[in-house]
Formats: sequence, structure tokens, C-alpha cells
Amino acid sequence: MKIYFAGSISGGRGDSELYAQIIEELRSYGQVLTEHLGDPTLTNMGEQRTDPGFILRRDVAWLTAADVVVAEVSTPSLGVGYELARAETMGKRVLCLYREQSGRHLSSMISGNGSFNIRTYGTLEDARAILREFFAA
Ligand code: 6IA
Repeated sequence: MKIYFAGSISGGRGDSELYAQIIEELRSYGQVLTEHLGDPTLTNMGEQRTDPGFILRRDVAWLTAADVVVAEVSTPSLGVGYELARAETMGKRVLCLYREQSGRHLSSMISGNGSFNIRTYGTLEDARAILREFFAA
């Protein structure tokens, strides 16, 4: 099972610790192709020395190779939105994890898309239970 995990980089790294915990959990279900997203040293400046064209081609190749896509969508990110749209076109199974936060709502472009499995959670324990259900299906 190859898993593409998507989370914000340029959109803000406020949830990076949570990404690391979700990635750790995902490892029990398969190979996580995008482990760097949980790296606390990766800032919102991203992999600065890397050519953006290279990053795009590499990430789309990983997305193509993935069996499933799990996106943490609480921090709005253009890149995650783009990856979700590409995943939809590729017909991938997609799980979006959204942490409810006051004063913010999930973009209708995501919440209105019936082809994504969108789940709201509060704690990491909730997220674990959602992942168990998703991978059991
Ligand atoms: O728009 P964002 O940067 O928040 O998009 C984040 C999403 O796009 C993640 O799910 C990644 O898979 C992908 N992505 C975007 N930028 C990068 C990156 N470096 N390295 C790896 N994956 C990326 C960005 C470098 C740049 C800011 C100088």
C-alpha cells in the first residue's frame, strides 16, 4: 500500500507536529511516499534549494504511484488543493482530515466535492480511529 500524505508547506507549518503524528500512524498501513511533510525542520520556505519544477514533477509522480491519498486540510494550502484536484482526476481514493477550528471553515471546493471522503476530527485519537475505518474499507 503506497500512501501519499498531503499537508501544508507554503500555506503555513503550524500543524507540522500533527502531520508527523499522522504520518507515524500511516506507516502502520503502508509506505508513506511524502514523509518529509512531518519534518519539523522543513519551514514554509520549503526545500529552498530545490527547483520548483522538480518538486512538482516528483510529487505528481508519487501521487500517480499512490494507492490512496490522505490529506490534512485544516491549514489552507494551494499545493494541497492542487494535489487533491489531480488525485480526483486520477480516480484515487482520497481521505481529507479536517480539524474543526473556530473562525475558519473548510473551502467549499473541498467540502462540496462528493468524491472525497471528508472527516472532521478533534484529537489525534479521533484521527487514528478515522484512519482505521478508512483502511479497513
Ligand atoms: O502550497 P503548499 O506549499 O502549502 O503545498 C504543499 C503540498 O504541495 C504538499 O502536500 C507537498 O506534497 C507539495 N509541496 C509543495 N511545495 C513543496 C516543497 N517545497 N517540497 C515538497 N513538497 C512540496 C517547496 C519549496 C518552495 C516553498 C521554495
